[in-house]
Order: sequence, then structure tokens, then C-alpha cells
Amino acid sequence: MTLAQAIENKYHRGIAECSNEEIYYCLLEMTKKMAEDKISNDGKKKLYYISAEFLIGKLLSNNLINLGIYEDIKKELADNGKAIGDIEEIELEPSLGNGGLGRLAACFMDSVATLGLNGDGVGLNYHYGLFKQVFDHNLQKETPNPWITDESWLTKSDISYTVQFGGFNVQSRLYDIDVVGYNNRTNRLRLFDIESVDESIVGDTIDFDKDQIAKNLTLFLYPDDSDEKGRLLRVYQQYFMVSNAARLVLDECVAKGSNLHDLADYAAIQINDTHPSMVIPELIRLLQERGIVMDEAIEIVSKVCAYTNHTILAEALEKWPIYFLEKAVPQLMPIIRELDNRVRQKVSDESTYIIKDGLVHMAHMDIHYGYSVNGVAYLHTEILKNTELNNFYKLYPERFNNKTNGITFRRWLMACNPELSAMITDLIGDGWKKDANELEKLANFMDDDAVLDRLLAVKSGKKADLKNYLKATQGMDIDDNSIYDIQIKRLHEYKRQQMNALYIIHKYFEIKEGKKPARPITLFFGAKAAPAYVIAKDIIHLILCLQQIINNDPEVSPYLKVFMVENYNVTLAEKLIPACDISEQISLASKEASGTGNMKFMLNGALTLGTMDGANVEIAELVGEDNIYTFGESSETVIARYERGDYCSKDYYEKDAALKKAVDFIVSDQVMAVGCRENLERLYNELLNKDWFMTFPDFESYVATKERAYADYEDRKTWAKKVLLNISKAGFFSSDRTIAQYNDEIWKLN
Ligand code: F58
Repeated sequence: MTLAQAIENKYHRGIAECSNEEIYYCLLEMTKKMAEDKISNDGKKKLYYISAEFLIGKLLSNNLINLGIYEDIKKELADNGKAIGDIEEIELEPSLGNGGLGRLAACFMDSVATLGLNGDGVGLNYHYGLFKQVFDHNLQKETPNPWITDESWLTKSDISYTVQFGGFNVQSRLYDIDVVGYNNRTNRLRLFDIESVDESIVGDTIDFDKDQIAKNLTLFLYPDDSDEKGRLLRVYQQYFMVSNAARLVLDECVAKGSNLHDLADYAAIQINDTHPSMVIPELIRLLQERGIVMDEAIEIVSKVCAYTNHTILAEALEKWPIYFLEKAVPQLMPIIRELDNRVRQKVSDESTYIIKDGLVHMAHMDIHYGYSVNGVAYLHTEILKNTELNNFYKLYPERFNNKTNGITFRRWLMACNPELSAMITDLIGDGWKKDANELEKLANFMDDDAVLDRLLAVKSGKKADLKNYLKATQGMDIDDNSIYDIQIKRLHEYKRQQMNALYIIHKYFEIKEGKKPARPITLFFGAKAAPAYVIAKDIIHLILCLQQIINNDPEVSPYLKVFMVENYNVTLAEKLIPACDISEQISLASKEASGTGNMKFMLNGALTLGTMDGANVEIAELVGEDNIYTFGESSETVIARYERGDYCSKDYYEKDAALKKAVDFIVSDQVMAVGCRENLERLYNELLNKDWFMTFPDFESYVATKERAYADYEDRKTWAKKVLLNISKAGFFSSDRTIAQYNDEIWKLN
């Protein structure tokens, strides 16, 4: 059916006579029908990817592309005086995720369907997401981020379970979102909600009554955990997620013919970080309820569950106090105690016990009772094996494996950068859309001036697009002749946005002193800070203060500007990434498990300025040292310094005059005039007295390397060659490759 026919059926009018909203809702309906026709239950064994987050982004364009009708629809709209971009604007971005782990889950679901595998995502249907970020007096404020409308991508199912908590029950309801594979089957995201959810308990802020679990359970992702009630709510959420998931798994497997003893022939459960870890004792409990004895139940579950670790930061390896679990989910504690006792009987290394000092260590449970433990980039997995999880690695070396992350090229190239996609297809055909390694063929054009010129022209076009978009939506005045230097990711001290901010101050002083850059520079940031993460919010405050000072200084702003976009999300990432010249991947070596933004930027023709951390290491290996700007201390040096425990940031501050000047500026009268003393002093003191993520030792090499990249940018042809080489090597980072490896080595679906 053409769009015109669908519009005629629905509204009895032509496309040109419809509003953008009407067209959007008609396309939504039409796409949903087409997607649902491709839902399949083929494949005996099925993957259940359980995750607290699925940061899926808007779905319309992605689904049209994957259904193979994007170009037709775009043309039909254009013929009627409508732009597909304007229709896309109507859709609200689902607020179901927060950062890399959630976006990875979304890319994975796309690839699972694209590879024709039987696999669904299972999670929660948050009504207000993490939060919507607004800037007020240079500070981050959090407000609810609603996205569910009467007609949406959600389909209400007839599946509902009673979930038991200590002292009360709630009734669940399953909603589905179709996951359309590229020219392939449709799988589903299975999102559980509570029937009794009550949006009215939320006002203009993200505060709400944390005691009313039966009303608030699915309102927010990661509710504020700075108090005990908030932490307890997270436990309720996690159990709700996995209890529903476990029952769905069992019901579906039984329906397919499983007798439960053979569950591992029917299901693989991937535990995405530790948020779903309670699925292990919950499945054991449910199997016992269905007549299977403890010994066998444990054995079955251990053949079904696999765990992915996404971090080496201790605070992210969840540990819940026993009394939380006793209160929220008392039925699980006897099972967890039994699991711990069994470990104690066979393992002497106490550091691996599940229960220690009154805390339940979720990752320990995953490793002892799962059949696979994977890291998300080569370096990360090595650090897990050799350092962080070494005691477990010694027990179960065969369980540890690496799966370097990937991204879906459908969203992160075809949808967000059709101009570059078209150019690539003109040069090498469209085989790369199914086999990303074909991008290597671009290497044949390295000395073709016309190709290099076209590549630069595509980039200029995307820079102009971004300029226009940010002018229209956020009132920003951007010089598209400038270098676009971009750092977009969650705000965390280990990601070191503060080091980039110190560079900005340094550059500001240089310009004031008359040392002008060869070409204007624009530094973009996008980042949300967790509501209770005080220093992260202070860093946002500093960046916003710098933005105000620098962009309004007539002496400096022709050469340097700073823009922090408000409410950074997938939609903004899709606009920022294609326009980027320099991709900031500057985490402290050893701390970023992988990163996936780094891959998206590379694929879209930005050069990486980065430390040898996470997947940057693999990018560097693929492109060679001439085509990436690496700097900073190695992970070995950093790990050794942590072990010695002798880092003193003040020593660096005293020795490096440029660094000292930049740090002191944070508490200068000039910044105080536009900022808050309390926040700025706190950040200054944190850097001077702690600097836990070691920005100061890397500052000098960061500045020097960034300057080298800016200087190289002026040789446009050489730059274009580096860009082309980066794109040609990006195929490895397709999530199709990652998922093929998960399947071959972990899930083994037919
Ligand atoms: C991210 N983790 C890693 N966690 O930081 C990143 O290096 C990696 O590329 C990505 O996973 C995918 O593997 C991540 O996003 C979180 O956001 C946690 C959410 C819950 C609180 C602690 C952080």
C-alpha cells in the first residue's frame, strides 16, 4: 500500500491536505502493520536479552529503512510538498534508557533481528525515563521526560503476571515494541509495566512519593538512590523486571515443547550488567515451584544464564544489603543463601563469596551461576581477567570471553547520514549494508581527489545541517567554517569532561594574549549528570559558565565558542555525530569499558582524539597511529598508580603553570560573576585535593595532541585521507559482527 492510499483510507484526504501529525500517525500505523507481519517464532532456542535500559531512539525512520520503504515514502512525501525530516520531528523519543549500556542493547536488538535470530529484549516500560534536562542559571535541572502517547509504538498485550513483594502484590502488564530487522524478521522488545501505575503522583520535578511502590514502580529509570528509599525502589524494580521476564521465558519455552529439564535447549538469557541478576534465584525459585529439585534447578539455570560486565568502576558492581532483599523480596533470600553456601563449600577464596558483610554481591552470583562472563572490548576483558575479576578468572577461566561492542550501521550511518551512505554506495555498491567489512573497499579511493573533495563536501553539508538545527531548536549561533570538536556522553568524572573544560580555559587565555588559532574552533558538549552526582553537575555548571563568558566575549568568540546542548539524547546524537570533525574519547585509561560513541564518530568521518582506553585501543590498531590522535598515560601506568595510592594532584598543579592558571580560573571573579560560588569552589577543591580520575597528569599531552590535530586539519587533503581510511576500517564495529560472535560463542541459537 502506498502512503497516499493509507492516508486516503484513514483521513479521506490527500497527503498535501494533512498535517504533519496526521501523516506521522498514519505512517506509525502503516509501519506497525508491516512490522507485525514479519513477527516470527522460528528457531527452537531463543535469546532473552534482559536489560534495565533500551535506549532505542525514535523509531519511524529506522523502521522505514529496515522495511525497505524509506526512499519511497520520502519521495511520496516530497512530491506532496512534505519533508520527511519534519514528520520525524513529531515523534517523541522513548525515554527508556540512559547511556552506553542502554544504547548497546538497542543496537543489539536491531542486529539480532537483522541476522534473522530468534531473540527478544525484556525490560521495563518507564513512563518518565531518566529525566529531561533543562538548564537554568547555568545549572542542570531535572524534570520528567514523558513520551507515551495514546498512539505509540507500544502494543498492549494480554500477558500479565502477579508479582509478589514482601507484604503485597502487584499486577504486571506486558507491552511490546516491534524490533524490525533490516530486510529480515521482526523481533520484540517486551516491556513490563504495572497495571496500577499512577502518573499523577509526579508533578513538575522528578520527586515523588517513594513509598507508594504500587503506583511509582515504573515511573522513572534509576530513581535517585542517594537515600535508602530510593535504593530500595531500585530493588523492587529489578525484581519486578526479572520475575516477569523469568515467567515469560518459562511460559514461552513450555509452549514450544520444553519440559523445563531441557530449558537450555530453548532459552539463553543474557544478563546486561547486574541490574537483572536476580533472574538467577528467581528462575530457580520458579523451577522449584514447577516441581524441579534444587540441585537440578541450579544446574539448569547455570546453563541458561550468561553475564555481560560493562564497567570496572566499583560503584557500578551492585551490592544490596541483605535486609533490603529480606524486605522487598523475602522469597529470594533462602535461595541466595543456598547459592552462597554452595560456593563456600567448594571455594576457599572468600573474596568471591556472594554474601559478605551483610551485602549480596550481584556480579558474584552471575559469575558463579552463569556459563559465560564477557567484557565489552579487548582491553576491558583483559583488565577483568587480570585485575578486577582475577579471583574469578582463576576459578573459571573458560567462562571468560570478550565481545567487543558494536553499533548498528542502519541507524548510525544509513539513517543519520544518508549523504555519506549514498556516497559510499556510489563508490563500492551497497553490499556494505549487509556486510560491513566491505567498507574496506573504500581504501581504493585514497588517492582519488574527486572522492576526497566529495567527502569533505558531505561533511560540510552535515555541519551546516547541525548549525541550522541547533539555531532553530536551541538558539545557538554556530560558525560552520569552524572545526567541530565534540564530546557527547554521560557526564562522569572518569570520562573527563573537566579536562576538556580546562583546555577551553587554556585556549581562552591564549586568544586573550593574542595567540589566535588558524581557524575558529567550536567545542560541543552533550551530557546528562545523574541527579545525585554532585561533582558531575558542578562540571556541567562550569561548562555552561564558560559558554556564557566565551561566547559573549567579542575578543574571543570569533575564534572559540562553546556549546553544551540541552537534554542530550539519541535524536541529538544523530545530528551531532555526522557533523563532527574531532571526536573526544578522553577517559582515563583503564576506566572506559569500551565506548560506542567512538565507533559512531569514526564511521561518520570524524578523527578520534583519545586515550588508549576501551575500544579506542582497537580503533588505533585498525587505523594506525597516523590516523588517530592518541595521548595520555597507559592503562598499566594508571593501574600501577592506583595500586601505589600515591597520586597527588597538587604536585602536578604546582609544576605546570598553564594547568595552574586554568584551574585557578574556575574560582576567578570572572566565573563567579556568572556562576555559583558553592559549585565552583567544590569542583576546584575536588580537582586540587583529589582528582581521582587523574586529569592533571594527562593535561599537557592532551593540549599538545589537540593542537596537533587542529593544525593537521588545515591540510584538507591529508585530513580527508585520514577520514576515508577511518571509515574504511569501521566495518569491524558493526553490531552485526558483535552479535554473530555472541551467537557463535555464547547463545548458540540455530
Ligand atoms: C557503558 N556502561 C560503559 N553503564 O561505560 C561503556 O564503556 C560501554 O561502551 C557501554 O556500557 C556498553 O558496553 C554504562 O552505560 C551505565 O550507564 C550504568 C547504569 C547504572 C548505574 C551505573 C552506570
